[in-house]
Amino acid sequence: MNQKKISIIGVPMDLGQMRRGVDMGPSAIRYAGVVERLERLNLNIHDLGDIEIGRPGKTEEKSEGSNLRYLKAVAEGNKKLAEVVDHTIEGGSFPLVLGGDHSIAIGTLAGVAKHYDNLGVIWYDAHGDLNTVETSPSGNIHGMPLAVSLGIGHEDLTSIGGYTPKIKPENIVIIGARSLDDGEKELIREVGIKVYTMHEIDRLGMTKVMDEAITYLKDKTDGVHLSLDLDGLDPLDAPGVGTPVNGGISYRESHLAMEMLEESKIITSAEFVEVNPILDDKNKTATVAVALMGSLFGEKLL
Ligand code: B3U
Ligand code: MN
Ligand code: MN
Repeated sequence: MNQKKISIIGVPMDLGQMRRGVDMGPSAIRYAGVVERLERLNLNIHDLGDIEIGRPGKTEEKSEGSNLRYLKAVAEGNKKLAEVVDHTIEGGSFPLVLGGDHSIAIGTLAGVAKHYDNLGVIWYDAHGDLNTVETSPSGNIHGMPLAVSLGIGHEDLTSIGGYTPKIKPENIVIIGARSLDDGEKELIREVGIKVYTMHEIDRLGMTKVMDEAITYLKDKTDGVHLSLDLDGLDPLDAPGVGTPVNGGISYRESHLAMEMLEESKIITSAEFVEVNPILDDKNKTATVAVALMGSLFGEKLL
């Protein structure tokens, strides 16, 4: 039997937001045993190490007349990531990207989407990450990657990988949203993105939400990327994140979601982001991330 190959790519990026420490996310996830956990599932794991991210000084924070923080260094890091992800897929391996803040989804999607005509995206997050230069309340690029991937945003970001847009609005499902800015709500309505907020998760239950999301994406896409922001989970279960929002998805619901994705066989690439060990409680959030990866790749309780 052909053994499934998975390439782990660490991205120590912390320039897309203001809380230092999320650059240590990949180390924290490795320390929580990601390689050993996935090897037990009889998968062929290659840890490619970390992408090099620049360390610009404070003076370069808003250098070139843009209100986007560390635009240049974020763009550079994402270009490198896009190339590594691209080569990983070319080599027949599944890219598993470890963050790092969520701005790295710009590079991941730039590397992934060129391999598909109709890439689907599951965006598991408390936030929409659909801000633009105009709507962002913070200037933090980690609040923008989904908009950038739709081709909406600063050209230095949308042009990464040499093509834009990477994805289509009708191929996106957001799960777990509970902190959307006004501009993001407008964009969701304007372009038509399917969103399961916490309201729908409470009301329908996670089983129905995932059933619907999988059915929605399955036939119209030829690959699906899972972008899982640990702040999609409730801060009680995942406290080590930069912008926690109460009332999130539970640990068990998240496992169920991963197990249903595994059964559906639709996921072709994944990233786990925003793990910040400095804000964490004894590496709890990295440990949760690794447990969810276990379910995503086929770990069973019995
Ligand atoms: N929507 C806000 C806050 C935020 C986005 N993503 C995270 N926080 N993690 C923003 O700054 O764009
Ligand atoms: Mn996010
Ligand atoms: Mn988030």
